[in-house]
Amino acid sequence: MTPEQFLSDFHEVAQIGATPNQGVDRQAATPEDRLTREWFRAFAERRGWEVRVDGIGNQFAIVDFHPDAAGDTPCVLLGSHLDSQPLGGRFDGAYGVIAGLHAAARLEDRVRSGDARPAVNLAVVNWFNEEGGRFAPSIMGSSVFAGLMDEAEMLAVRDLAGVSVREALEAIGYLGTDARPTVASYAEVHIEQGRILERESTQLGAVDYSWYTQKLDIEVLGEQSHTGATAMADRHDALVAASQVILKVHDVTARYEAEALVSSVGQLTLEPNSPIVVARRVHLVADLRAADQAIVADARATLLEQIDAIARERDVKINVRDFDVRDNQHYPESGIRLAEEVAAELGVSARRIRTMAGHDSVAMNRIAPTVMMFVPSVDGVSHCEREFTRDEDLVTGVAVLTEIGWRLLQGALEPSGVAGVGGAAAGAGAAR
Ligand code: HGY
Ligand code: MN
Ligand code: MN
Repeated sequence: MTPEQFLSDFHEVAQIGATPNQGVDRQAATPEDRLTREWFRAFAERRGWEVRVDGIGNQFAIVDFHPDAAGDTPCVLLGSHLDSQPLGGRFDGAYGVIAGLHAAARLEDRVRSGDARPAVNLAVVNWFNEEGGRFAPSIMGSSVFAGLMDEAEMLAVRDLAGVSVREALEAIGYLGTDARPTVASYAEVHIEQGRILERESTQLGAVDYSWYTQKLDIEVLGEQSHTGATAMADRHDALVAASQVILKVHDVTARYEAEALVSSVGQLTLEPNSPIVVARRVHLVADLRAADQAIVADARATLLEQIDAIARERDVKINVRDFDVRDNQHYPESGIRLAEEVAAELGVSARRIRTMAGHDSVAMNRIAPTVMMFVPSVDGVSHCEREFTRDEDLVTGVAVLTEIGWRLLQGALEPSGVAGVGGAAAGAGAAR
């Protein structure tokens, strides 16, 4: 499989769910998501690979080097996610899945042309609902696979229209029952979604750790009333209180060094959302992230006090719940070094880099030796139609992922032999 074939495949998938300004809208378990899943399956079946779908919609293509082996031969797993944010970028996630498919094809060709058959198998994964835009929390499919989230609980999660994950996966025909592969090790290549590699003209980031992340689920409860006939003194306006909360979530970043904490409210629902009715309820989701967990903890404590004061001032009730809490993940030194070594051998400039964004590798790093890599993002933008990475950088990432896949097949990182855990169709083994 050549770099030209990779680019042709990548740009073909970018047409699925394409939006007017070069973005994509392929939210989890939508018809557009189904189309990319069909594309994934067609690629695998053309290669004669077995395709499996597990109980939370994770999709696997298995390159079986040991067809006569009894039981489930552990797999080196390569992949990422094909789902996107609403009006999102065509690179986030999809790049890593298509790179995984092409790396696996190149590795299979190497074995077919006589290179030593590895002791383990190889698989490519498209994780369900990494983005968490339609169904919260994010990183859902890989977290269920890793035993960090409960499958039944996640299948019951509903979107804003009240559709459950289970119903949505059934509707696209991807509520699977297949056994999860046993994972020896995992590697993922992803766009950086930041500016560091571009600013430093570096081709590859070897990710060493992930930022501490948590969401706050905030419910503001006021009282409906007539916008024209209710005296101001009598109002319990949930939207005014929510607006103050939103600004506090932003302003709390000023308590710390510049860029030490990032925070936003990205989702708001308003009830009853009528121009003639004072809002009775507002639901908000706030996202807090920092390299240092203590900063997130301090910001959270500050916000809880400020939210209490707003509730008293506005005479409304405000409920706050922590969720989607992800502590710092440190990737194994041996994997970071492997990425640096391979980059050096391939003449690719590389540096260590942290990730502020969450990824499926953050979940997988909890159960198997994991290598996470970045390629540059132009202007560092992501989760928007303007997201962009140059073809040559995409192609470089595939070459590095392929060579890393080869080393992992040779046992470069001690295999974990841990199966996908949790859920009905789980394999054996438990999270480390
Ligand atoms: O949560 C994240 O950072 C990812 O984009 N889903
Ligand atoms: Mn992603
Ligand atoms: Mn994303």
